Amino acid sequence: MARSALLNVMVQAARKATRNIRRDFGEVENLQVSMKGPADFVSAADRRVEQALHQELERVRPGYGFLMEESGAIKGADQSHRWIVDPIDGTTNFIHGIPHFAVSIALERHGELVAGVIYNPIMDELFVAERGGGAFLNDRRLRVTQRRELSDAVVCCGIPHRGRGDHALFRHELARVQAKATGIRRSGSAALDLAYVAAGRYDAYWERGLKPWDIAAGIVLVREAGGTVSDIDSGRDMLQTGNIMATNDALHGELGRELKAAQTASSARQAAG
Ligand code: 2AM
Ligand code: CA
Ligand code: CA
Ligand code: CA
Repeated sequence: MARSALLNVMVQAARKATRNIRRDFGEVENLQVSMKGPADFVSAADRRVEQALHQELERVRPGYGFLMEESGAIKGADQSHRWIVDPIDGTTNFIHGIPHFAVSIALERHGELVAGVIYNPIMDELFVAERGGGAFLNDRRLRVTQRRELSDAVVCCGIPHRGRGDHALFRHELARVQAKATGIRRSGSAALDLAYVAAGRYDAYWERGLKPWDIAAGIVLVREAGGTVSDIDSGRDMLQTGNIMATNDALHGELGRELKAAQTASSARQAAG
């Protein structure tokens, strides 16, 4: 596959920034892990990878803006382009020695997502997609699954973190989907969850309370693999709401109805006290 110049730049940045990550992964005790909030960790590796990505992307595309998990928003001279970056998505896995985390880089042009790269450096799995150009895993073209019913589907979800989100609503959602689906998974990396939907490993995925850097690149991947991505509850922009549902398209209606029914049941329960 001949990759575009843009994707090449993003892939180079992802590879360069994670050059030392295997060493870090094996020596987490030296990584000055600290807490940003309840159950919300950050390590020296997150900061190092983010800095390296910032440096490299700024070098190859000077003036683009940035939105990064650890450093926040940086305005660029070029107002029409913005990188959305999560240096390590799956920090809790990283810290616990679970080899399931990834770098996530997306590019927004005039407010629209046009490219995404998600790289798991431990598995050496590189997921890339550019709008209109398809989605790929290590040069293999990706396609979502064709399963048409939840009863045949493996569905991934995110569980609200301690001190955040609507835990009661999640329990209703889980109960409904669990009663229908073949299996439920929870991985701890939203970026990889979306990449796995694109790759046909999961048939569907939903999670609430996410940030733009968790999902921006994955949205491009799922769309380019033929899947559907949307906000869970409304037609609003999921980058803003952080409540995302991604499916192989065929399952979008059925999963949406289950999540809607869960919402109704949860509200009724709350109203009843
Ligand atoms: P992170 O590893 O980059 O922080 C998994 O459900 C998703 O939630 C991941 O994208 C993860 O991103 C994010 N996450 C993990 N812990 C979190 C917390 N305490 N608060 C908010 N988001 C969190
Ligand atoms: Ca984090
Ligand atoms: Ca993240
Ligand atoms: Ca992160």
